[in-house]
Amino acid sequence: MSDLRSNQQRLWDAHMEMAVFGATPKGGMGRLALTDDDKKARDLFVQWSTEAGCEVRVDGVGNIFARRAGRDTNAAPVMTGSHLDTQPLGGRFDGILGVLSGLEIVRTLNEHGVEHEKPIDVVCWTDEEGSRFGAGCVGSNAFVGRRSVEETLKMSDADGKSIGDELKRIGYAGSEPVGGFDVDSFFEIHIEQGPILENEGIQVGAVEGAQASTGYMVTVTGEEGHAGTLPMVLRKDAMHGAARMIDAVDNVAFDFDPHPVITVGHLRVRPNSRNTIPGQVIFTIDSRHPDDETLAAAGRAMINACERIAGERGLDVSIEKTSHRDAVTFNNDCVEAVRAASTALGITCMDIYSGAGHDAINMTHVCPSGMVFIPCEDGISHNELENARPEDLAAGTDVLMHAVLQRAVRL
Ligand code: HGY
Ligand code: MN
Ligand code: MN
Repeated sequence: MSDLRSNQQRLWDAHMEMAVFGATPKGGMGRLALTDDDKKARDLFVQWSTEAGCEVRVDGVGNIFARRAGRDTNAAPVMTGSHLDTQPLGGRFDGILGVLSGLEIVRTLNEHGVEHEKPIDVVCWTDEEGSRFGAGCVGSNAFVGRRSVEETLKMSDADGKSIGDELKRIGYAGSEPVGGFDVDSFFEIHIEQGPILENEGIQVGAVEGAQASTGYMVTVTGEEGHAGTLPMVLRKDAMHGAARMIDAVDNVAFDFDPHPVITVGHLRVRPNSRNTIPGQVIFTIDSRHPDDETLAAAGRAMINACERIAGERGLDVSIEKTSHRDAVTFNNDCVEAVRAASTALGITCMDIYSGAGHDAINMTHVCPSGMVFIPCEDGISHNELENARPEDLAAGTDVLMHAVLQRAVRL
């Protein structure tokens, strides 16, 4: 079977067709989870999967499973997948590769009449990016039981629209149970979202693990006042306090070696009027590090800094931990399957570590999991300029296909 190869042009064309929904003027993607554009992308994936002979199921949090049957209908499935939702100003490959690569594998196996023991499920996870409802990997978190279905459906966006209501609105409030069934293994292919593979001239990364990540929401409360009449010394200016806290939080990164990565990416101001002293500012912190303990220490330092500044400025501050994920090591058999598939196919491969978060990290809680990385241009991602080469999409898909088959063919 080592001569089994995906169809590079068909895979590329599928990406370009999927990129229509939520396309931005600069050639990127703005397809937030559960929007009309996300519905159109989901509908196209369901259409293509059905046309490829898959049985399509949708669970209670909108995760989509397209199954290519195996000879043993009772066997636990080998799964591969990722996400179709994107950042507000994201790219055409982050997540999307992982879903369309799985579809391409089904199409290729169909063409060659390949049979396998275990079912193969291609998965589209709900809301991996977390840009709209405030926390990432929503669908896989629910699938592995890290957040209850009830709590998941209540999560709401800035306009108060809940995941439950939005799933109903776009027709993806599925009836299938969320998780709770055996999975043989899970593989996810993804662009690296960094420069290493491209700089090394290597086609594929065998991902050994992923760093820990903790998210916070900081609410700074002062008092609204008139911008023209209130003396500076009497102010409880939430914006000024938040600005000092954001600077202090950024400085915490440099107190640790190697540095954690700390990002303040979202800020809301109330009342957000140019001539009213802000009474409340809310901002988010995304912090990550390969070592759990170091990340926890950085978290304590950030909280202390925010509380100190609030005290100095007569402000109130509340800090909520909105997400956390320990550092993970992927299953050695899965990592080895990626390495071996690369070798069998004559595709260059190196071991690599993921700075980004992925649904595969959640899947380590329920089954052996692994990842395949491919290069992306200049390592750029979460940016409209994100780009990848057709030959790298195909090479990564070939490696993924052989790693999946190695698990699916085996009894
Ligand atoms: O934030 C992440 O790491 C992922 O790309 N959503
Ligand atoms: Mn992603
Ligand atoms: Mn992403």
